[in-house]
Amino acid sequence: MDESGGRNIRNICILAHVDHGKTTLADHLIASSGGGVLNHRLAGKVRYMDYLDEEQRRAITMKSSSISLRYKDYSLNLIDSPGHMDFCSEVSTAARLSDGALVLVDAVEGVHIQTHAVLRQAWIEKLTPCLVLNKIDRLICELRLSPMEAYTRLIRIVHEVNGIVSAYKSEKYLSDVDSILASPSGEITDESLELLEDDEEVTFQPQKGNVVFVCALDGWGFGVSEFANFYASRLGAKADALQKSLWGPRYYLPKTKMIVGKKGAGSKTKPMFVQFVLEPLWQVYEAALDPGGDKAVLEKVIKSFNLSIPLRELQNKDPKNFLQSLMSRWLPLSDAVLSMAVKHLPDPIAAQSYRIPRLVPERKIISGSDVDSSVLAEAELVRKSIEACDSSRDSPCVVFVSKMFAMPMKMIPQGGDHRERMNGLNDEDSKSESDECFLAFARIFSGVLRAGQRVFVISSLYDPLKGESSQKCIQEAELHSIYLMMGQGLTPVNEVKAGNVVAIRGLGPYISKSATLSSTRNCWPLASMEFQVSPTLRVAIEPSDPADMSALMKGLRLLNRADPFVEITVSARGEHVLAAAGEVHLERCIKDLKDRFARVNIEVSSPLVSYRETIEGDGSNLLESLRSLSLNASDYVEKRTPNGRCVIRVHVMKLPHSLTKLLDENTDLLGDIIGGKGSHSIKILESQSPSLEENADPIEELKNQLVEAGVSSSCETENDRKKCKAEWAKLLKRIWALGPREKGPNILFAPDGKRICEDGSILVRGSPHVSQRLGFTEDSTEIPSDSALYSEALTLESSIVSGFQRLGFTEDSTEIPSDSALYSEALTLESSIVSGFQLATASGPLCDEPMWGLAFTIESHLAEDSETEKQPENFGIFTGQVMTAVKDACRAAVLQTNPRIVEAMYFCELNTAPEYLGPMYAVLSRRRARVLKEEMQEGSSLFTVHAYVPVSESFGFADELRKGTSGGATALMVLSHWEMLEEDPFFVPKTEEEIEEFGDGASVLPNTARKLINAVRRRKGLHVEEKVVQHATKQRTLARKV
Ligand SMILES: Nc1nc2c(ncn2[C@@H]2O[C@H](COP(=O)(O)OP(=O)(O)OP(=O)(O)O)[C@@H](O)[C@H]2O)c(=O)[nH]1
Ligand SMILES: [Mg+2]
Repeated sequence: MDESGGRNIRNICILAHVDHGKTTLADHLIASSGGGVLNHRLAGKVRYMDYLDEEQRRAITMKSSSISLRYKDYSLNLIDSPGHMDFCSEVSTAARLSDGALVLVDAVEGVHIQTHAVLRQAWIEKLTPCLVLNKIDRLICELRLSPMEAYTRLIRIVHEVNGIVSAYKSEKYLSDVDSILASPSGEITDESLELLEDDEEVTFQPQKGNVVFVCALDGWGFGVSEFANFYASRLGAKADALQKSLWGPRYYLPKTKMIVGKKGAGSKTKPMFVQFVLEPLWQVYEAALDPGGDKAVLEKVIKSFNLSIPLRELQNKDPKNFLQSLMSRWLPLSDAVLSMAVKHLPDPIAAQSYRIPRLVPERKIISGSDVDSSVLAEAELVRKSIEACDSSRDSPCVVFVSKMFAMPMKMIPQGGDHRERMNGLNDEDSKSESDECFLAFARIFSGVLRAGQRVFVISSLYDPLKGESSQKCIQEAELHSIYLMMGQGLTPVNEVKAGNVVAIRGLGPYISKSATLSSTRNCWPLASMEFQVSPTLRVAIEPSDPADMSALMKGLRLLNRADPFVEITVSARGEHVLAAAGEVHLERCIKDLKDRFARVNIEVSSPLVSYRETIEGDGSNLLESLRSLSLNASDYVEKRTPNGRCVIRVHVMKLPHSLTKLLDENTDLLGDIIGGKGSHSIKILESQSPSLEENADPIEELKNQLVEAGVSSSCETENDRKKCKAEWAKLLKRIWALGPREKGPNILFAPDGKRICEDGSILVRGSPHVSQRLGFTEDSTEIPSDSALYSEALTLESSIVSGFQRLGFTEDSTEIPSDSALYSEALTLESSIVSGFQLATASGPLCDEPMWGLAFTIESHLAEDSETEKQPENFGIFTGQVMTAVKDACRAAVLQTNPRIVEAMYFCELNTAPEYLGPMYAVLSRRRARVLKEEMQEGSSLFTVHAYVPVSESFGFADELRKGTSGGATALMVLSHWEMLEEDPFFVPKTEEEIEEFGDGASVLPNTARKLINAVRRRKGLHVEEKVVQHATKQRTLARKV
């Protein structure tokens, strides 16, 4: 352990784009400083930090893990992180625990999208970065560049990386300016000027020593200082001065022994970096690998650097092996990287003093409010001690857990002082978590953490000043053991001081993802980490054998805890849905479930995509079609109940898009209002935050938007608009129900017709229930919010109506049979009609998916019943019949009115180098993507393309893109909106031109819409109409002969 109070500790993470060589680099650092856990000869081959089977198999890192190294007097915690997009959450967890970052860039591939992402992550977490340019050997052997060409390439990469960092810096600079200008005084004082002090200094400068050039595979690397030291004596110059000239436009004139700038040098002179660094390197490579190479060069190197290469390796027949042993002795990789790390990366004491605003943002406490000053004082003290990285025993202990990870029980060392004492917990642990043990990946930010210590586990929502109301965010726990991590290996320790990274056992039951641990409850939680993407790929899973359900449930619970990025939910259909960040991530989760957490066979559905069903049109003429409805009555579907008493006519129209969107976005609020909770929830909101009073009441706001949304944009004159608005307002008073589930984006309008028909049947009028709730009808205020009361009122209404009729007050009364039973029956049928509507909108006719953006009017005419039907027991059957008839009629109406399928769309951001634009567009067009814009990123040669990609086409998209562009293009996707497919799924050629193009329809292949529908129907086990063509060629020849 460290005795210097933290000054000799370095917490470093390795960050880079996928496959740029992080784990290979870690191997060499472990071989040289890992205390013998890895042999030198195996370094670069075993990928020690990729200890999971799946990682070895796929050759990519999937999680971040830490290893403690010792270099000279320093103790280092090195965290290797994954570069694959699917695991980018692990980069966040690694960055939070580190103070410095080694950012790797492949010298051949250059800067990639994840390079941007990790630099951003490092910037957010205020890490100090150093640059490692890897795979220099590929410039020599693969690209066969000359030293000068290689130099230009390296300069470009360094420049590009600096450009990215300076963009983040200027972003901050601008926001600082904004905040100063927005301050009450708005003046720029000396103090604020100091704050604005723009750090003009370029971040990465090889001559400063924070850039190294390496070949991780062969284990060699250097910074310019290595060469400066070597040449200093030979050229009779000071090493420091020489170092400054070994990068950039600096030239050495042998005659005068002078170092000059561009002007003083002849056109043929090469920059010093090329002359003194790259050329000798190239010569060694050529001498070793060329069969006719000058072997004397190699001997010279061995001699002048006094390298002791064992005879066995000297005589190695394979020139590559020989080259590797020479290079790794001449320029040992770990020395170059680690000496840079200890010199340029901060120790925890220095780092925490400037990371504190990010770790524990300063809180603004409104003075005068009832804040307990002693609590506040202690919380401030804790913050100060984090800022100072105070590792004294009496300072408060604060630890941040950035993730929980599962480790097989057999890997956990069973020794340790606290084992006996903690036996109870141990048992509970092993019982509930079977063979897996949950460890916390953590860093101590203040104080000393001891095994067996009691701590408070604080969630990110905790506020010590809130007292009682915040109690559910804090728990007390007793730690079991603490380990130093050696990749997979764990070394138990009794106590650890501030500034170290450790694994903690015993927190499994308390933490699911991340948390702050503290020795006092008066402590603010450390700020949450920022994640780059959210999990979007969803599949349903179930055990192959239904009897294994409970094992699967347990497995899912464990997986959810072991992987900070998985989301597990239960769908409306009762399926267990697992959401992952991408396909590789999903595959690993399924494997983990099968092999580790659930240990049962599981069935995984193909990715779940939901669709919606609607009808053609944009809904702009809703009012017009309603108007024409009364004139032209043929436009409906008619159904009759089996007993013939009820005739149901359904007419369907498209809602304007803006209205559908509004209903879709406000389902929760609408659900609350219609369910009678509206006014209640507002009250709660108001009592919680008085500031909301200034804002508009959300219900009023929604009402206004609803009024606006119905007014057609096609209204040209103001007069038109007014008329339109008045008509729409009338319609808004007739909303009977929303569906599906009483709050969806489909509307049921109450019919507006004569109550009594010529044939003596009566119309079930329905009641504008939703309109009343929303307050569109005048009597809304009088409506009791309680729904039971409301239905009571309805029955009352029916009796009043019948009473009036009996008295002969209503005008219809003359035609009404003296008995009013028909009326009350009609009233009771209302709920069946609404239920039928709910069922229909929940599953449309195309593929049983919910309907979207439709307006229905349902006219149900109830006829007088014959004597046989009078028995009350038949009534239940009758209401069922009405419900089914309504449902069928609604579905039939949709089918008759040009049905269309609606699909979900991803918004997709793609980044690519210009040379991959072509292949990238090819992939996009195969995936039915719609490109929105393409632009070049400022300060780099990368192109950014924005596009919409249908969710159904997104599976395998990333893989195809990577293959199509050799990894040159990457995509980031977020769920965006619903979009109707214009295609008619039941397209048959009708017009002359169509028949000419497609024939008579017999040979028309299913179009995209039809294919999507068929796929969903097949998944749901519904009937799929498909022509199975056998012997296609035969049929064709026959046809030709005819
Ligand atoms: N030629 C050459 N290949 C290298 C070098 N360093 C690493 N590689 C190869 O690059 C590939 C990726 O190496 P890894 O170390 O697994 O890369 P990584 O950055 O850890 O990858 P992820 O963790 O999956 O993001 C391996 O095949 C290595 O052998 C190098 O210096 N030269
Ligand atoms: Mg790796």
